[in-house]
Amino acid sequence: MLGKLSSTLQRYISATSCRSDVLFKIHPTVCEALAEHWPVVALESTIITHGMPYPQNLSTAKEVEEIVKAEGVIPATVAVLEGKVHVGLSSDELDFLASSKTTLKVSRRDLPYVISKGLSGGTTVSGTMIAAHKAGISVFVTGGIGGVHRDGENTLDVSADLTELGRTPIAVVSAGIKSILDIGRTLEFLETQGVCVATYGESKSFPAFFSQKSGYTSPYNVLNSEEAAELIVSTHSLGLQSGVLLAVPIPDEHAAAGQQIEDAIQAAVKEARLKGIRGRDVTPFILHRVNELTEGQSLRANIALIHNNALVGSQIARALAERMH
Ligand code: PSU
Ligand code: MN
Repeated sequence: MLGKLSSTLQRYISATSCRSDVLFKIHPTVCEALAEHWPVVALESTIITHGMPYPQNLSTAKEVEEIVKAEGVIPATVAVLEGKVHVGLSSDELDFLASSKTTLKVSRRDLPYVISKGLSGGTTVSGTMIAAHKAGISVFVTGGIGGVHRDGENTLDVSADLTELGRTPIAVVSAGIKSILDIGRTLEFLETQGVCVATYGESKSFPAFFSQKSGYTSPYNVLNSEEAAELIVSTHSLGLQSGVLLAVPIPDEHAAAGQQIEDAIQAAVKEARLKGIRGRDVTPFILHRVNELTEGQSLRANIALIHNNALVGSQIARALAERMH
C-alpha cells in the first residue's frame, strides 16, 4: 500500500512516524523501516559500555547487528550520545561507545541527568526499552536482564529493568536471568509487575543465562517465533502497558561450562559483598570477576548466547511484522 503513495507523502510519514526531535535521534535507516512496517529489533548498549571488555564488546555489537540484518531485520542499537537519545547507531558511534572510558550506565533514573549534562552512555534494558517504545519498536534483544539481587530483600537492590517491564509494552528477548541474581524472587517480582514471562521452546525450567535450567518453573512456553509473535500481538490488542519477557535457553553446545561458571559466580558475589560494591556497580563488577575467574569461558558463553538471542529475536520480529500486514 505504501508503494502506491507519492514519495512526498512517504517522506512525510517517515518524518512523523519517527518522531525524531531535539533530544531523540532515530537513524534514517531505522526511520524508513518503521515507516514501511519493516521488522526492526532494538539492541541495548550497557552491554557494550559496561558488560564486556574491549575489544570483544565492539566485535560482539557488530556481529549482533550483522546477524539481525542477515535475517532481513533492521537493527537499532540504542545509546545516549552527547545528551541525545539515539535509536540506531553508525559504525563510528559503536566504535566510540566501545572504546570510551567515560560513558555512563543509563537506566530510567539516569536519563534526565545524562541528557541535561550533554553526556554519553550505554542504555540498560530499562533505558533501551523507553527509547525503543518511543520509536515504535516492539522487539528488543539482549543477553540478560537485571533482577532482584541476592539479599535483595534486605538491600532493596532490585533492577529498574523489572519495573520498566511492568510499565513499558516491549517484548524483551533474553537468555533468562543470571544466577548472580535471586531468580525465584525476580520471577515473583515480575509477576507482581504484570509481566508475561515465557520460555522459548519446550523446557519447563526457566533458563539461568549460562545454564539452560534455573530449577524454577517457567510460567509459560512459546514453541516458535509465530507463537511468540501471537503473544506480543495479544499484549498490544489488550492495550496492556506492560512488557513481555521471552527467555531463550543458551544453546546446548555452549551450556557445557555452566557449572564452572556457577562456581565462579558464587565466589564473585561473595567478593562483591566483602568489598562493599553497591548499586549500579554490582553487575559490572561481578561480570568482570566471573570472566577473570573462568579465564574467559563466561565471556565466550555470553557472546554465544547473545548471537543466538539475536537470531531468535529477529525471527520473532519478522513473524510479528508478517502478522501485522
Ligand atoms: N546482564 C548481563 N550483561 C549486562 C547487563 C546485565 O549479562 O551488560 C546490564 C544490562 O544492561 C542490564 C543491566 O539492563 O546490566 C542491569 O543492571 P542493574 O543490575 O544495575 O540494574
Ligand atoms: Mn541495582
